[in-house]
Amino acid sequence: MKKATWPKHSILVIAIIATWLTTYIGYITSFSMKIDNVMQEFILFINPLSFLLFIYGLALFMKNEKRRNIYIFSISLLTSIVMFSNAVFYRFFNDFITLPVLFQTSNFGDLSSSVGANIHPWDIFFFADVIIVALAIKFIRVSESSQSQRSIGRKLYFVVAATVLMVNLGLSEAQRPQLLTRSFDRELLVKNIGTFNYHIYDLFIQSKTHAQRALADGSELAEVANYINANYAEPDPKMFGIAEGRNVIFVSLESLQSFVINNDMNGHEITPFLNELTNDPDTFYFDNFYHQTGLGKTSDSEFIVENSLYGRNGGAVFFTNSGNTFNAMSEKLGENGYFTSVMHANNRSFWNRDIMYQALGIQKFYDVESYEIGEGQAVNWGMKDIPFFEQSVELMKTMPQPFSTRMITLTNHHPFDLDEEDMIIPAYDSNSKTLNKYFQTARYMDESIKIFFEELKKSGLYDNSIIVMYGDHYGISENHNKAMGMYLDKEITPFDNVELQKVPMFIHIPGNGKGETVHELSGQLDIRPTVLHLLGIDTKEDMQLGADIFSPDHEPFVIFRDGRLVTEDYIYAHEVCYDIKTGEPTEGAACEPYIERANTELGYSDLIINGDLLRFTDKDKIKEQE
Ligand code: GP9
Ligand code: MN
Repeated sequence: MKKATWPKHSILVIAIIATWLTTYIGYITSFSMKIDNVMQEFILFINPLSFLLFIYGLALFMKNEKRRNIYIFSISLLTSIVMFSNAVFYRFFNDFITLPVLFQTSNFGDLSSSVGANIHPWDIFFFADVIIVALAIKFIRVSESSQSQRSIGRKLYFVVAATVLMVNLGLSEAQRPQLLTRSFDRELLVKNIGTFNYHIYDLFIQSKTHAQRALADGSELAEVANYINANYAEPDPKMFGIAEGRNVIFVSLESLQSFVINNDMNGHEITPFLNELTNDPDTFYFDNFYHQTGLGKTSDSEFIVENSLYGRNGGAVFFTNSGNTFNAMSEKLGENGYFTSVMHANNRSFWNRDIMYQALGIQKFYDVESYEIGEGQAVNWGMKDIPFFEQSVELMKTMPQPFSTRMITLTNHHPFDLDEEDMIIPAYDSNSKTLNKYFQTARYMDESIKIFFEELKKSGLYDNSIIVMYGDHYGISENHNKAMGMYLDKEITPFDNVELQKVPMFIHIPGNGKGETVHELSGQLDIRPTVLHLLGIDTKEDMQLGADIFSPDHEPFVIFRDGRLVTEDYIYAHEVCYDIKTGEPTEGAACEPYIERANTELGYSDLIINGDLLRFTDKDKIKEQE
């Protein structure tokens, strides 16, 4: 066939369109991504484009036609390989490839054997663009353009590429605020910024982590260990081991804040079952307890409970440091004969849980695939809490005992949507739709916990278990201060915003009979040592920053990830030191020593995580390296 003469950049244009469409068709045929609305569909459609414009666009700098064509061909091949590999990986793990997973070879040793089984003949379609590009190169002859045309065209081209990227990011940000800073889910990232941009983002995050890790050599440990030893709180012998050998069930209460406990909304009790529990003889209820999470929200709370360390300042530690060595509570319980798991009816890659749970030594993740979501059993983010608890108890019956599990609830999650039939109380009436609905979903959560307790009793597991329940983080942000002020009947100041970070914490020990309301000032970092001591497990050697709340040595001091803090006398927030009794600003000097201490402690936590310092203390790892 004779070559026809086409405009100069025809091959480039053909390549971009071919790869774009191949990628998009690949998305919809090989990945089961949940698309909720037309805008998401549109974002999915345009999201490969910006990257392709940039990467293929580099060809515009190549004067030699042959070299240019080789480059274009290589890019089409490379992008196809990326999509194809992700598709195969997805069939196996229901997730997209992230760098650490490629290095965690031990975790998917059985992958290689099943790679073959996960390749389909029609995967050849991922290479359709490569074939099109090859044909175009072979059969199309292009004309040459002048030097000046070239540079003007090039500039314009990259302006268009940058605009496409901005539009893409803008639309994504509108769909998912803080998508990049919070980086919650690979699926969300791919859905919004596209596979290729996602891989670049992943590379950036992982290399940042690697650089910090490479600089650490373990010598930093001594100083941190000194600090931790000095703050160790000896367990109260009357409490140590009182729940030895029992199953331990953690319940993460989504977005539940303490202000709803023992409170009502227009005469409607919000959490009647939990209120009853606060007076139950088998329950220790902590009414001066704070969440300590940052941007990583639920995942931060999980990290804190597992490790008694702080999350990271920017982004979620579940994403940035899933390759670290930890000595998590789950791992420790596993070493003490427990079967460890997490139960959460959401997709396994959310918050990078599937990867991070391996680092935390969690033996089994009952994710959405373990649940049967029947007609009308899903709302808002996914499975409703009541069927979730019912099915979870069934699953618990099959677990080897003693077990430790963390159940992560979901219904009381922003934007707090509920089906009419689940609304037990009416909505509140303020300028904040969010707060108005929050009371209803909180009421629903209370109902679900009541049912959970009943089911647990029926299952026979109740008597030999302890149940630890805590609010994971705030549900109502500072954006709703006005409505919150109306509900609490006062103007909300930064001081009140700190107090509003209180979340309920319950330790329910069936048959104990000595329960009480504990007023000790404490926070999520204290959960791990407190619970381990109740189970009779020593924590003296652990690199943890929290302390056993029942210990007489427990220090009443709570530090937030963003540097705010609470002591028995002061609250420090946004550079103002407040007197805790009056809520009024006081002498800044009064807070100074605490601020310094908070900086030291947050700094040590960051040092441990960024330097991956626990790899230098992990006995198994040290043995491996010898
Ligand atoms: C998602 C759930 C909610 O699986 O844990 O996460 P959040 O948005 O609360 O961090
Ligand atoms: Mn949450």
